[in-house]
Amino acid sequence: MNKKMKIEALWLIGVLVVLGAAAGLNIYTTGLPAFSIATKETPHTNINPNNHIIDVTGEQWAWVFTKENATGTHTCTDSLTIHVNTTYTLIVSSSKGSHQFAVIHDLYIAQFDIQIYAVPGQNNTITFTPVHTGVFIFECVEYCGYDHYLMRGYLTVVK
Ligand SMILES: [Cu+2]
Repeated sequence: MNKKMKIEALWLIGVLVVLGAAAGLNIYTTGLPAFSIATKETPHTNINPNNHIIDVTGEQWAWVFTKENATGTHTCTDSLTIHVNTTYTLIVSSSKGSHQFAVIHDLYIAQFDIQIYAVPGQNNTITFTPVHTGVFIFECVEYCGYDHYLMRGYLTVVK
């Protein structure tokens, strides 16, 4: 092995060490419990009545959130405010609203690792518990027509 080959081998080993360390750090960090900002259960059909239930309806082209509590029924469009360390169940469906069609939408809340389809005539449920306060973006990630891009808003988690 001449000198040039030794230098090349050293460079190769150096690059592999750096890439390996980056990959290891990435796997370690994303696996930490603190990295996740919400705990999540897989979709199920038996909803715990102690959970706070929110009806979510995808329409062309808005997300409508309906909550019921002691003070009555509250409806918000393209925004939702919830409380930290509280368990919520979203019941997600699609409706035609004031438009011509009910189509499939897909609610995506990136930082909560939540993605759930809104299908006409079907209730999909997902249960989660936010563990950090903040303002997070949600959006529709299923192309659903002309104003698909408008189907986005803010999820606010308060104390
Ligand atoms: Cu949509």
